[in-house]
Amino acid sequence: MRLQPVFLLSATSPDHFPSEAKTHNAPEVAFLGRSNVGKSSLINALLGSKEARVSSTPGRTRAINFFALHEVSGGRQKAVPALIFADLPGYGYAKISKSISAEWPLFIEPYLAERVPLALCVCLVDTNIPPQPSDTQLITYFKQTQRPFLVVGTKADRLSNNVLGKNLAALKREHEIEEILPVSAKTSSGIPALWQRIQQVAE
Ligand SMILES: Nc1nc2c(ncn2[C@@H]2O[C@H](COP(=O)(O)OP(=O)(O)OP(=O)(O)O)[C@@H](O)[C@H]2O)c(=O)[nH]1
Ligand SMILES: [Mg+2]
Repeated sequence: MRLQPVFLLSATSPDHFPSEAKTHNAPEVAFLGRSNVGKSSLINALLGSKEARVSSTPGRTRAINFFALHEVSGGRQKAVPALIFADLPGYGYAKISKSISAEWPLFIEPYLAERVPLALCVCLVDTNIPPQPSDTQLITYFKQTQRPFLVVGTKADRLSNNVLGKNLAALKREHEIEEILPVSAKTSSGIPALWQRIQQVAE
């Protein structure tokens, strides 16, 4: 199945979240994580496109960017999207942590708490760095709210299998989670497995 991504809009407040007229209530998948963890790169790897803007400067994504994914068959794009992807602003970057903590209660928290079509939250953690308290905070939030979530470990290509295994074990221990799916936007390892999980919630 081929999916054509269409950029919908950039939201900086709950009034801007795309309406049902735009999303047709298609299941939504949100990508969350610290600034620079690789959210936009992972979306690009999943879509095989450069639709989501990848920044080289941490903290570039300052809004929730929504993309509609339309199934293409026989060269024709279906009018109703199969899925919506939401690329969320990164947190935890020292230089801009003030503006992030200001934005969090204004539109990120309302998004996570109230967004009806939100079917899965993909939490990204960097496999190359030790467990971060801000990630624990987010994961704890998801455990408490019982929103379906999945933790993926990014930039797995940078590590040997041995070190990757050790780091994943440390992340699981510290965040108190059973599973972390290792992925690489660079080599696309783990991308088919992640698609499988996304498709499960989309059904
Ligand atoms: N080696 C490697 N580098 C990666 C991978 N994913 C992302 N990067 C690099 O990490 C940096 C940040 O990636 P982004 O995708 O912009 O990260 P982000 O989480 O969207 O960042 P913000 O939008 O600022 O929150 C870029 O320089 C990417 O090239 C990966 O799987 N492997
Ligand atoms: Mg980004």
